[in-house]
Amino acid sequence: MIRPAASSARIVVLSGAGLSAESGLGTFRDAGGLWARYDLEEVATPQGFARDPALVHDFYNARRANMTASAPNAAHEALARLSRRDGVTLVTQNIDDLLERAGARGVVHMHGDLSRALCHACGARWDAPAVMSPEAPCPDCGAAATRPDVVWFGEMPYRMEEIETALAAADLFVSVGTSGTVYPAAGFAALARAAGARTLELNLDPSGGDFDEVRTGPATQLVPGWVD
Ligand code: BV8
Repeated sequence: MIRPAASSARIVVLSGAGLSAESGLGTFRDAGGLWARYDLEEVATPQGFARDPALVHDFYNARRANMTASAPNAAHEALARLSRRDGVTLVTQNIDDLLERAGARGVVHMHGDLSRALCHACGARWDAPAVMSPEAPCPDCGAAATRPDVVWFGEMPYRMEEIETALAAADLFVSVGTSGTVYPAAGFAALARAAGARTLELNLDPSGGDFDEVRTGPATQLVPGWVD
């Protein structure tokens, strides 16, 4: 398998909740995960937000506090080192900022960013306060229409054209800590393979997806072992 340090290969890395699990941030579908404790339809869809914005803000305020109290782990730090190499695209499904706090550059947050806020009246974006509420006015238009800048189910993920361009040119696609259950991210390995890339999965509990190589273990061991 291509080793990043020893080549000028064009690499796309897709990460999921498993990348941040050892930093103490919950995954979604592991035992006791977020979707075991919250109804996805209520807290991660536009319809749920329209029904009960206070519940949704509570859900994301708790996750934002957990994110702020957590620290990047060795896997974030290894990907941060890799991101400084030409030809590397880090795409993450995660909404936490641990890759940036580890020093990673150019991270593509396809499902948004918990540390950012969005006004769904005027489209303004700004750094989210620690605690958001339905009454808080948008700093630009004043409307009480603010929400976390995250992509909910039924919403179009961000920067898809950029991601698809990187997948079409990739020599290697690496999936780190994701169950491969949510589209369109779950289809990226097949897109990369169709364009001729080799594919590698690094996962504690491999997803069963179609990869050329699968390595099993915690991200904090597998990712530095692969990057360095
Ligand atoms: C779209 C952000 C279309 C918010 C997330 C009906 C209506 C509408 C759409 C659909 C529908 N039915 C299906 C769909 C498509 C839908 C979808 O795929 N649904 C699934 C459930 C079937 N997708 C969408 O809706 C997407 N948008 O289709 O738009 C469109 C088209 C045109 C115009 C407009 C719209 C948008 C999906 C984005 C949803 N937002 N997150 C938030 O975070 O709250 S999704 C959420 O789950 C995460 O962001 C993540 O992306 C996703 C997957 O989770 P994982 O990261 O994989 O985590 P999981 O817990 O599942 O797995 C953890 C993994 O880690 C495991 O593999 C485990 O083994 C591993 N692990 C654990 N510990 C470790 C580890 N690995 C290594 N080391 C460890 N220590």
